[in-house]
Amino acid sequence: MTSTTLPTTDDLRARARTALDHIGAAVPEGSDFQARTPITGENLFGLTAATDADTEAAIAASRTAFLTWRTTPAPRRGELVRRLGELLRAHKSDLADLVTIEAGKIRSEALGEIQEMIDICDFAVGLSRQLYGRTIASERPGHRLAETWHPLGVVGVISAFNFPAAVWSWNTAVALVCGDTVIWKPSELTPLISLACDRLLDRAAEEVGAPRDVHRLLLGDRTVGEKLVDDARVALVSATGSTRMGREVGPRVAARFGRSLLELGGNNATIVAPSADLDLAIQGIVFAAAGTAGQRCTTLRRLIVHRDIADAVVERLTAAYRKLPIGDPFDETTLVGPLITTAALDAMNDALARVQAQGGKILAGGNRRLTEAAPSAAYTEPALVRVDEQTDVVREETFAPILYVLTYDTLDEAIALHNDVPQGLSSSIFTRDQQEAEIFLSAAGSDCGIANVNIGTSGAEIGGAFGGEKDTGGGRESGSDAWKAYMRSATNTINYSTELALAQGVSFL
Ligand code: UN1
Repeated sequence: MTSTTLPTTDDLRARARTALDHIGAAVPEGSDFQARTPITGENLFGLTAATDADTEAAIAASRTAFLTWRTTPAPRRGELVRRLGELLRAHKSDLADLVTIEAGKIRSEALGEIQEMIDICDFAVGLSRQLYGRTIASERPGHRLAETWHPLGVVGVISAFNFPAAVWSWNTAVALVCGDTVIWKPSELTPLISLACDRLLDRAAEEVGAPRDVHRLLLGDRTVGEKLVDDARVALVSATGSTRMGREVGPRVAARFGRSLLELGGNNATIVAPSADLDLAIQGIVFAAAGTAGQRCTTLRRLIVHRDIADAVVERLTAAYRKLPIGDPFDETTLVGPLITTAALDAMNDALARVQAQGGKILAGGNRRLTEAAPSAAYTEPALVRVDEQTDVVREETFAPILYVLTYDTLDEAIALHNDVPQGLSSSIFTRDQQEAEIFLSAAGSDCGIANVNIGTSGAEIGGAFGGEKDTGGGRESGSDAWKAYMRSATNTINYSTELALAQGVSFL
């Protein structure tokens, strides 16, 4: 199914303008780069990018603001984030409009992205009273050891187009309560939602009396990001994007002994065991693989199905794929919106051609849609591909809706296949066999940062830490104790006796 009508670029430009006006965000119009919409593939506004001098000034201002912010009590820092969360609630619909216009997400997922931001603000407000250190037993009489957590400094956030606002908020809400200041370099593909978020945080700062420079937004291309990566005043670089990007960022930040937090590619898999509830599994698989048009880092890319049920699973998935409504993401019946660019569609088609040359069979999908209605946009049917083995193309992350289906005979074989890719972000198993589920979650099971049972690979809640291993980069963001990446710890030894006792029984003088 495809809706054949799309909004015009003029409609979308007006809708974006309305949302920005409601939020009070000004657009720095210029000719350095274009805000565009994947819904029609056309340009919305010409924008001005940050210059080197702007970046330098932002880093200097952010560092100065840090010197005040770090000594502001954490619960008072939490007031800023609480106000941001209230403003996000008040502008949820406008913000979701901008996400749909710039990232092409369907309405429900765009609203979900804003909800994820509200959730992390709530979490961070609570966290502002829970930045706990520990007291540790000293081996010496009359002594106490303490672990103290202090703000780190300026945090550079480099984010991607696919979660253009939520990933910023995971970093920013937590960094701000931790006493850090933030400089944000969003994807060039999503400047408008970034302007909106920046404006709301700016308003929150004005209202609670926080320094304006606790947050700075820098629009522009990779040269802006490179400045943050190479500047020793930026204590932590939190970067979301491709493994290729992370391979550059990680070593460059490490070369100046900075910290980096990397959220890179995923090649997420689900195992479907013979005991699985197939109704549940099919729903979970289709959302994880085709939702967000396959453009989440947690998107399901490989399905590892037990041989005995493979035909039944494939038949049901093929039927579900054929019915997926593709088209205008503002249409409430659409489930699959556009890919971000025609380059993303080219990458998908290239992967499909390569996998077929390697013996893969396309079972459903893979055809371009709406070419006449929107020649510059990239609508496509999600593709389901049967493969016999994990060839090189299956082991790569193609940021598009392709689901490769593999079969297995034993759980050991399924786990080995599952882990035999370079990436390690998200994973799941559908099974009603408790022993199998526990093996999958054990140290000898999934090697990913996220491992789920009877649910798909995508759509994590903010309460848990988010991130993955191997080529995914090792970073953890969002909930649990991910906040520790945004602070530095100090160990304190306090002597409240009148003796100078040396550790390890050393005597001196
Ligand atoms: C991403 O795709 O970069 O777990 C983040 C999920 C979302 C976040 C995805 N909560 O799918």
